[in-house]
Amino acid sequence: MTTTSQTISHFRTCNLCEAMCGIEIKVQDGQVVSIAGDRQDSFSRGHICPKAVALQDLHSDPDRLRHPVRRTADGWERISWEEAFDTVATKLREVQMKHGPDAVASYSGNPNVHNYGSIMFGPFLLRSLGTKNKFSATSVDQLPHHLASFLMFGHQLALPIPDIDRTDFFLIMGGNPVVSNGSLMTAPDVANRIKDIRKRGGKVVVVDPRKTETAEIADEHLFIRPGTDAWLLMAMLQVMFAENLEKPGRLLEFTSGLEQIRELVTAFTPEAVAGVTGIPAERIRTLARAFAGAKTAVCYGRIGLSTQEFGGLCQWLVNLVNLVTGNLDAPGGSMFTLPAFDTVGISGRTGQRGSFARRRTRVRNLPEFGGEFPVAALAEEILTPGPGQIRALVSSAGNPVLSTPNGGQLEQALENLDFMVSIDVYVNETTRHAHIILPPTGPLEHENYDVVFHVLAIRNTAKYTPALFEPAPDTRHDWEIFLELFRRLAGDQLPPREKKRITKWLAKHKGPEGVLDWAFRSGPYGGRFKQSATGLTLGKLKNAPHGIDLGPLVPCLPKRLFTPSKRIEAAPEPFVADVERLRLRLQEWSASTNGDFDLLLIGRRQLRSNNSWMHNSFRLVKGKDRCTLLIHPEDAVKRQLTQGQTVRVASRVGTIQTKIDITAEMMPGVVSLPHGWGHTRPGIKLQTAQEFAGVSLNDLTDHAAVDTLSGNAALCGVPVRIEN
Ligand SMILES: Nc1nc2c(c(=O)[nH]1)N[C@H]1C(S)=C(S)[C@@H](COP(=O)(O)OP(=O)(O)OC[C@H]3O[C@@H](n4cnc5c(=O)[nH]c(N)nc54)[C@H](O)[C@@H]3O)O[C@H]1N2
Ligand SMILES: Nc1nc2c(c(=O)[nH]1)N[C@H]1C(S)=C(S)[C@@H](COP(=O)(O)OP(=O)(O)OC[C@H]3O[C@@H](n4cnc5c(=O)[nH]c(N)nc54)[C@H](O)[C@@H]3O)O[C@H]1N2
Ligand code: SF4
Ligand SMILES: [Mo]
Repeated sequence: MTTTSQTISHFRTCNLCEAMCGIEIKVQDGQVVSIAGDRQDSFSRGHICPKAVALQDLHSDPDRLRHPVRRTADGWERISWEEAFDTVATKLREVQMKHGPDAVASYSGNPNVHNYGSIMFGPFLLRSLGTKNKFSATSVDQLPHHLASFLMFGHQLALPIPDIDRTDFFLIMGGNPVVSNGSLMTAPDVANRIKDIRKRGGKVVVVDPRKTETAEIADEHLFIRPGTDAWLLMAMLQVMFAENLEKPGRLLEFTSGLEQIRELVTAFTPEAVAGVTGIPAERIRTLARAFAGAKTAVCYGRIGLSTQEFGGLCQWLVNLVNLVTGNLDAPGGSMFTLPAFDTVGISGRTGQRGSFARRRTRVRNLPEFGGEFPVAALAEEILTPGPGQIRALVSSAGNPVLSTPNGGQLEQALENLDFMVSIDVYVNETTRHAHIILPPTGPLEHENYDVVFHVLAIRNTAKYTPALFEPAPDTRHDWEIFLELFRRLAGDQLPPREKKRITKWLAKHKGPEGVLDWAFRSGPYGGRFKQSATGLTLGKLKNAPHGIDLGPLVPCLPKRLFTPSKRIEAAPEPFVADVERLRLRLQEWSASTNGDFDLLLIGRRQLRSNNSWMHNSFRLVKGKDRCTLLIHPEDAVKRQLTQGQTVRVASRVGTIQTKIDITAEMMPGVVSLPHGWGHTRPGIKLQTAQEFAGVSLNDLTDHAAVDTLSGNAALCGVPVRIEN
């Protein structure tokens, strides 16, 4: 921190997406003068994307809230923290006294995961609420990955990461890392890492209903009909077993259920699935053979696979393809990290490894996972009267009106709440419904450590980011807000012994830094609970402003298995049972099952956009309208549409109007609209975003479409029609 007129360089990690790029921020007289990639960062090697530069816009955004506000008939009025905390605690308590603990629900959004204070201290608030109605962005995202890890490896956070720096064959399904910068695969500068695979003679194949920016730099791209990847993966396994290409090697010694898989896949021949997937049988065979024949290979399935009707099966099958070919827990394959803050090990030891279907939602009977319910059920749980109805909501760092299916319905539900509080920096499409908003400090005003993304990184790394600016006067960090609410509410719902235990723990560690130091010292590089001279400590990390590289990923199985059997479970019962649903759907499938909804809608991420919340930065949104519907030329001709024309797009749940962009990068029969736009709602306070409003994809996605196994939203392949 400085106030001199000299230019100083501040090094930190950009926390906007999962890539953890090192950045250098030059500051003069308390003002940011430039933001650039940090070439000395051991991991990101100077790479950044345009979003990093917008960190300064977030910092100085006049629309960003800097003190608590209360909604009144005449607009938002400033209130003191004391009054805000008091009101929130009183209102939540009132609702719970009258209707029971579950009448208060919570929704946790994505930026919580990018903020170490929230990750560490948010759960205390949720515990103190004592409600079963917890929701988060996980169930519109990576939930099926967690389910597969929980059932196969015994821990929901034991997520295998593609070792792309050493692989000879990278099969990418339903991910567009060149634009998203990688997900469940923290790999800064990912485009160059992918290009390097080809430079060293390896192969890159992309399976996607759109010829994406990643497909552009791959050897091969296969169009696939949205929502049908589970059949493709089954057929790949069928080929591998039928042609004796399976070679699990050392994994065999500690894997159960592989013989059952051989049986399960027999009916799913490439010929049987070619029609539904849109991929010719011979290409499926060639792909399976090439993958199994490569020296090392990794299959990676990301959000395009997890947010579909068979999302759970998809992520299980991705793991199986890697396992069966001996590429799980092997260099160049799909590997596990050993992070300095070892959340997997810590929670593994304390028994917090995950949970599945311990209970179900009241209205639709959807399963709990990891203590949460699927967010596709949130609106109906608020709107459906009866015992157990949700009456109040605590939202933090989330914008579910734009980010969850059928946002229109959720919006209507939020209007019906008795009380809502949001911990957020903006008055946006969701928080405008809150009675009180508690705004935390901005990203440059607090220190950070990527507790989550080091667990998901392609190398073992550690990096600490100090605060750049002193927080504005009378502001609170996220963790301080969570903690204050915990203190005021904990008496109600927590058993006294638990309250005492938590209070003692909080007193010991004080804040997130204390927890961090404890985690390093007791972690795999710290020298087990001792004051080790050689081990990693927070102090040492603070002296390494460009991060510390702890080496490539190393094989760790069977030691790091958390299953009761201490074996990999290749054929967990819930997945095996769900294959029947897949078999039946294949039987009843025909191209015309969607009536006059004759197109399938998918989403799309964009480099200068970050889910729903960075459209208030002019430098990111300026230029031509990017919220357009991509459509294949054949589909346009059939409907007599011309480039740039505005059309109405209708789904079962809603209608939007948007411009079309005719392009052969789409698979015929599939259209694409980016998510996170639609800043047209009244009452939001996002001046720039309102000028570049766009429309919301989630006004079309259907809350009824879920993977019934995991409860995850099926956002891919929404049946729509164009009305013009
Ligand atoms: N610039 C930018 N970066 C981001 C984000 C952002 O909003 N903007 N968001 C961040 C977040 S929160 C996440 S979770 C990650 C996500 O990271 P990615 O998973 O890489 O995200 P997408 O770019 O949406 O890629 C999904 C791909 O799946 C394809 N797809 C859609 N349906 C199907 C299908 O049925 N089958 C197959 N095989 N493919 C399908 C889509 O065409 C798309 O190319 O990105 C993160 N990074
Ligand atoms: N159709 C469709 N829908 C999708 C997706 C898709 O691909 N297609 N992607 C899904 C995915 S992967 C995700 S992760 C979700 C994201 O869904 P959400 O997490 O619900 O939405 P975001 O747009 O990330 O909104 C983040 C909110 O956090 C606030 N915020 C930012 N930083 C901070 C902070 O430090 N502290 C606090 N307290 N608040 C902060 C912002 O103002 C904003 O209100 O969207 C999902 N929705
Ligand atoms: S790729 Fe992600 S981490 Fe890197 S600069 Fe862009 S937003 Fe930040
Ligand atoms: Mo996400």
